[in-house]
Amino acid sequence: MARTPLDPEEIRRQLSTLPGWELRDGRLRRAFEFRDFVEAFAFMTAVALRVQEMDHHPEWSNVYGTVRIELVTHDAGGVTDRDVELARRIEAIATRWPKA
Ligand code: H2B
Repeated sequence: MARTPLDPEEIRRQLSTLPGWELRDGRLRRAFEFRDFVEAFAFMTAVALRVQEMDHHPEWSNVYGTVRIELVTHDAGGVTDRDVELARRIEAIATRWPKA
């Protein structure tokens, strides 16, 4: 079933329980800083396995210990409940990862 984008008020309500995440240019965004490239890449690998279960994928980039993540549902053209769920799963992984 096609997803519909959440309205900005609902997104802001969800973000109140997702510290560090922001809504910018119609996407959920957050950057994480790890100790080095290997920690960052290992984190990305853990996230990759989790997102594959959901069949929902982030747009992201990595420079040394920094991982920048953007979440949007391409099929819906905006942020949906799947992006919020993905942000929560990413947070759950990040909280148990060693940081810079
Ligand atoms: N990820 C994201 N972020 N948005 C999508 O619309 C999307 C996806 N669609 N992962 C999925 C895969 C779709 O292409 C497959 C066929 O379910």
